[in-house]
Amino acid sequence: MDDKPMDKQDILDELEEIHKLDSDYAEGRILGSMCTEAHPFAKEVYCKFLDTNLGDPGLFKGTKSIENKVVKSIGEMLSLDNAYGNIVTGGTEANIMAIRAARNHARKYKGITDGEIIIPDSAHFSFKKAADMLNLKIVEAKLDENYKIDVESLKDVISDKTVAIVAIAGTTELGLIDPIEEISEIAFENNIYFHVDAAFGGFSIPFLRQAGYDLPVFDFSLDGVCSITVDPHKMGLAPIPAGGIIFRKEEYLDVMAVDSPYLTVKTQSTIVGTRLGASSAATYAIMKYFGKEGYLKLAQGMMNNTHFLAENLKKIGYEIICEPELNIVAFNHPNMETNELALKLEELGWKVSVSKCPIAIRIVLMNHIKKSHLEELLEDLKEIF
Ligand code: 0PR
Repeated sequence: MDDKPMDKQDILDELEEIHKLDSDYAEGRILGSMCTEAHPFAKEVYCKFLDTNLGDPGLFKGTKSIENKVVKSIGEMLSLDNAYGNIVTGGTEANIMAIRAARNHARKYKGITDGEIIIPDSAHFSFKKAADMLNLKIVEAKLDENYKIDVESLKDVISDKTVAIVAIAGTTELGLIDPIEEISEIAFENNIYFHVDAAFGGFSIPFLRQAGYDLPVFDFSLDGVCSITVDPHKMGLAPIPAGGIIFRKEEYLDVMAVDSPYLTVKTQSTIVGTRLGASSAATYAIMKYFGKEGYLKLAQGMMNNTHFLAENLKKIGYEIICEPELNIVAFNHPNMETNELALKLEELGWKVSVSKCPIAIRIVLMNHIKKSHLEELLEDLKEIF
């Protein structure tokens, strides 16, 4: 740190210069991000609530009531009338909370002390962090030829140590939805905690289903589903950080509670202590501002772009990995290495992302990618072909 205070304008100028190194969503060149520019109204609200701390909710009763309302309305979006949970920093924290709830629940009610979690190969790496922190063993369920959980292989790996099964509604790499209805039945019959990671799909699948898109049911209308991760900072257009963890029952929060004697509430179930109220307020504002109609329009726009891209890639001769279910397209050149193609695109100024399972160029059609950007991209891909 410098000895002397620095002039505000000089600091701002320096920061402005550094900020220029960052990519800008508005340029439409960021192709592999699940985040996007937050809506200006959500940003405005976020700034107003910057000093609120939900770690000590008795001091911020208003903001705490906003968090409760957001959790309730995300729960309703997922077919649950009385939801419990929190607005947290993102999908990682939400998934860690879900797995912690499952582990503690199994420890308390089944006496399992050396638990296992069953996750598919397509699961986000946050579950590896969760298993590491919570001292759980990861058991992998195989994927079928369509890159979704193979239900038979999942049945095979269930054991008396299983504390949770995880399935995904909107996989990170391909945007696919696992056979959640079937898995929910299996989890319910075996009395095993079932967590659905809809960090990406949670803010689009419900609206697209209502509009008649042929997408499977994935939410609390299925008896076996115990918790769902849904991220407002992905498809919800809320500012970073905003993740959502929604539990079916309060007891899943109770089994994680630790004493917090000198605070305005006597127990705390979240991982983080001091935590943002601004995320809850901004999420509340943007959900009210869009309503179901607004989110449907957004999701439909992104799906239209997804189909436009997929169809035109095929016309040029590129190979699509799978028909998109949500707004992700993964593809390859018929006879060029994926990494070579990625490099060529990078050289042309595109920020690309390469998926691992299977190896492919992966494009997430977020709100910042407009049709005109796709037309430019397709021109470049035609040249490369
Ligand atoms: N669950 C799923 C299904 C996800 O796709 C992700 C993140 C998470 C959980 C974890 O969420 P947080 O990153 O909010 O903790 N998926 C993207 C990924 O890791 C996130 C991302 C966002 C990546 C923006 C890049 C980027 O520019 O690939």
